Amino acid sequence: MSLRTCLLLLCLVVCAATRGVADDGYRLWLKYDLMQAAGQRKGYQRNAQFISTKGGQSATLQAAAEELKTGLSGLLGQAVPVLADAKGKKGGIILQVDAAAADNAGLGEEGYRIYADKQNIIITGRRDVAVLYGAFALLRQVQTRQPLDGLTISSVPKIQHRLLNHWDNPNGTVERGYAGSSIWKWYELPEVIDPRYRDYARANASVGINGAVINNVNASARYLTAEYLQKVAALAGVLRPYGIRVYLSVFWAAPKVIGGLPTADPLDAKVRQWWTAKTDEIYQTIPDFGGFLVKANSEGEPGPQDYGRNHADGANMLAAALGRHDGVVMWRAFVYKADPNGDRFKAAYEEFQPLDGKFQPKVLVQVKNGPIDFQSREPFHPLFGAMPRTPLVLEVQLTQEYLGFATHAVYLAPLIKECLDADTYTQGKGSTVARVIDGSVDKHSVSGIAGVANIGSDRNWTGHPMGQANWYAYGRLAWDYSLSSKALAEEWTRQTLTNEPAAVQTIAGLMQQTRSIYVRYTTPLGLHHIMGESIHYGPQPWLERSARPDWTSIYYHRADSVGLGFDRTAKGSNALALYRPEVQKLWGNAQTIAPDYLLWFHHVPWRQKLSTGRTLWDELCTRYYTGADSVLWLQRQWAAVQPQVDPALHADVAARLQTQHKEALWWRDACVLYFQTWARRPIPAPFAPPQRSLADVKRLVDLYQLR
Ligand code: GCV
Repeated sequence: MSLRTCLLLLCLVVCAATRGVADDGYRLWLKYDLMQAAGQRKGYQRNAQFISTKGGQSATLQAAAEELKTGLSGLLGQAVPVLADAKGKKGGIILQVDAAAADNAGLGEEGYRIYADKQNIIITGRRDVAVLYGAFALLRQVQTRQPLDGLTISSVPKIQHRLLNHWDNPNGTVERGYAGSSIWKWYELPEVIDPRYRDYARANASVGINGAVINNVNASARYLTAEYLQKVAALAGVLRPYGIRVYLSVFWAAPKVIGGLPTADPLDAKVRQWWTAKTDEIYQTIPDFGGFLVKANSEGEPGPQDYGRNHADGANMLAAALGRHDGVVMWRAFVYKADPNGDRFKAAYEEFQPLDGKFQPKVLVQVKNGPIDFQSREPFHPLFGAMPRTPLVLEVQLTQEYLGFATHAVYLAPLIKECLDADTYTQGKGSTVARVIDGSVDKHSVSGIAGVANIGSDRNWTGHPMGQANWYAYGRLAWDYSLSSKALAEEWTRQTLTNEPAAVQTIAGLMQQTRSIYVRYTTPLGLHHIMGESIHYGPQPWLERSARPDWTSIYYHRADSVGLGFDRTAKGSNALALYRPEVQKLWGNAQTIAPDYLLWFHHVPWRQKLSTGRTLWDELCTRYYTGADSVLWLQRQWAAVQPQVDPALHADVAARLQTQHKEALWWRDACVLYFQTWARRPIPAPFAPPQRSLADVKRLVDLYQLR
């Protein structure tokens, strides 16, 4: 081999090692690859000579020190020793639990402060977990190339319970999961501890997630057996040093199924005793257990209504069982009865709002972001702002059940922010959903937010590499909902894909557009719930029969020869009346409502001119066509950053974008062809009519429904 070939090979190997070629995505945003620019590295190196844990050696502080050591040595290419005693030393990072200082600075239990004194960088907080959060924040500074000199950061989480909800089943499947199977290996636990559990904990802690409901809300009673509690305890042991508490979804009829009782009536003395004893057993096994999540009397799940009781009776019984233990009950408000004359939009409100003030202090009611079910755009749920005496948890969905599974790139921070920033006007202007759930509007001392996890056993955790950004942004928003989605896209990109400034802008810019593009080619102008039956993938606007009317598509879009959309004004279902007058004003008038929400609230004639200057039909077609075309724009943007992104990762996303375009065309053709049967109008210029027939696209959907 010639010298030239040798040098070339060496160069390739070095490039591969430093750029992390064939990045399989496993390391998420905690990559810690060597910073390329030596000059830039130097600036950080002088502040990272050592790490010292002053004031304790807990497992959490050790985890913080370990993470800093791994992260900084990887990023800076130098040894960063962890010293027991750093007295008199300069240029290092000191981890310091200091309750008095934290109290003075108003940091609460979990808030941290990072500052540079004359000699070192100090990371401090009231508890060790606060210091751990600070350690991750410091690493984020370095990973995103922010300066450390003169650093002062104080950060306090705005919401107390920041949870992931896993819809994972004991058999390893994940309901609505698109990234492989469950990461929890129940048959191997408690003896075998998969190293992945720790990496899961690290990732969560790095964004401030502090709780995990580890099983599906369509729950199995199995988790409450002594055998499974040992397994859950083993998991809790791995997550604990990272500040993550474990919670369980409970199957309401557990006292019957595993307790041998004839009833699960929440007012039955034996049932109450059973839950109290079971809860005590859980706390003996898992002393920092977080509490229960309950889906009851919803979609066929059993619940207190089976015994003539209401949701408050059920939730309060569990709260009583928790008694003096430090745990909460999160009772879900996702309920809708099969009422052919009702409007599903109003169902949860009608069942839960009258119960406001009837729940015990340990109970929080968990409400999905919108009134239907995690659609690509929903108005905020009318329960926000309508239950002032009950702490409400906001539930958002990270797994893309209605948003293209793991094949469509949809960055969800804009969707989550849209809900958080929505004004309920419950206590006047500025009573945003964010301030309702953080407790500040109604003065609650307990608060929570939940994200339905998009995590599975796929090597890269989320199937679509971009799905990682949704896990990341959710955690960061749960900690601080005032962060902008663009800033979070940039942060994630810098830590995960590239730090090259122009590429960061291109990627964050395209991410920001993905959600609105998805809405345009699937459900523009406020259309909702017109997807494939059961699997919730692909278009099926023609669906007119199902087990329940509110599982069909025609129930929601109400297309007829006159027009399109669900009239929820006083002339229709009057769901609008569930909102404050200010909100009603915003959405009540078909002429002035933002087009994005139009068909959620109005049945609009096909020929009516919208604020966009086009008729409804023309606007609908325009959005379907431009939406599908925009996926080509996404592809071009992505292609432009190819030199800056790991080749394997780049190729993976590029391939998924191809599928996405194919399926965007499928959505477009299905919807315009179907709605055309009602509108009876031509596809407007400059768009060309679909090459295929409605029957062709229907056949495609039928294939998806095959077993
Ligand atoms: C876990 C939707 C989903 C169900 C899910 C349910 C819920 O209906 O399709 O899979 O069940 O929401 O949130 O409880």
